[in-house]
Amino acid sequence: MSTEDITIEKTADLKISPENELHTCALAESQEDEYTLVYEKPHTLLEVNMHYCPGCAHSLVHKLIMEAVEELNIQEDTIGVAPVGCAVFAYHYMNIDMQEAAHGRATAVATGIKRLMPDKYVFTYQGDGDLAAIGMAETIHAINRGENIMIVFINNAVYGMTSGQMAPTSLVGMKTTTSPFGRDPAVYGYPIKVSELIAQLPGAFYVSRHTVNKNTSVRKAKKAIINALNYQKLNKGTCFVEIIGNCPSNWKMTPIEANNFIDEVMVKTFPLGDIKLPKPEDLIPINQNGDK
Ligand SMILES: Cc1ncc(C[n+]2csc(CCOP(=O)(O)OP(=O)(O)O)c2C)c(N)n1
Ligand code: SF4
Ligand SMILES: [Mg+2]
Repeated sequence: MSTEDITIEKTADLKISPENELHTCALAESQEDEYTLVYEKPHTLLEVNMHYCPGCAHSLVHKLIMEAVEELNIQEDTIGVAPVGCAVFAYHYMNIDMQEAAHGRATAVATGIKRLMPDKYVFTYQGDGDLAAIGMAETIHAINRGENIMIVFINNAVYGMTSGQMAPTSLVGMKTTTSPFGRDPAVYGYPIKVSELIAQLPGAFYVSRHTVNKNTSVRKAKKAIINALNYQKLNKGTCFVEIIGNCPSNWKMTPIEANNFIDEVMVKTFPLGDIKLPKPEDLIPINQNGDK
């Protein structure tokens, strides 16, 4: 039997399920009567293969943001700012207007975009090296000004793209390529809890931390993204959604081990949940001039 024959046999055996969605399209036409489509990826994601490693959080969070944009029907009105880091090609995947920003400068770039086009939904997508190292000043000042944007912060505790150097969020004792014996606070300081830090700023309207390592967490993360986009209509300040992201490649783990590592280790330093919620009286809409 040739390789071609084997492929044909396997394809014919496939059943449609969320796990093999790619095959759903291929089979949909011929088996339309037999199967009901229960899941498909959002049309706001482009039909291209992503470059991320297996088990990486970036692809999943891209999908969640794009699902939120599709469900809120704001595709034409959303502008994303892509980072430097593994997610540098976010603009190849998200089917919305996108702007690339230099390392750490995404919130400054988003500030300019939002101020010029206040009716648009503007968000940045940034890793921990980008946002919390080189871009910490921009991040704090943008939130302190209460810029009316959403910041999606992917905290995988390393500089993923450049081969796993220590990030401001690397855990105490964590081995990275620049802390090969583990992060020693006496030498390198402590992991910065960015969400707790920026929640102190009056300009921070909504701050929430999530994971995407299991189904329930994914649903909560998506809800936080939807909240953050919806709150942008209120013009009351910055919404910050932190995702503790898996980086199996640099953590030197399998995707499953990385999922478990988040639950067993990461969340002890970075507890999950809402860190700052709007007060009920803050949920009364105001216009762009600040008049009630
Ligand atoms: C001004 C500048 N300094 C350094 C770099 C090199 N660089 C590219 S990606 C990166 C780290 C990105 O890490 P992070 O933001 O955590 O993203 P991840 O890859 O982990 O998703 C660095 C240091 C750069 N591109 N530009
Ligand atoms: S190196 Fe880490 S962050 Fe980068 S794509 Fe791979 S798993 Fe994702
Ligand atoms: Mg990182």
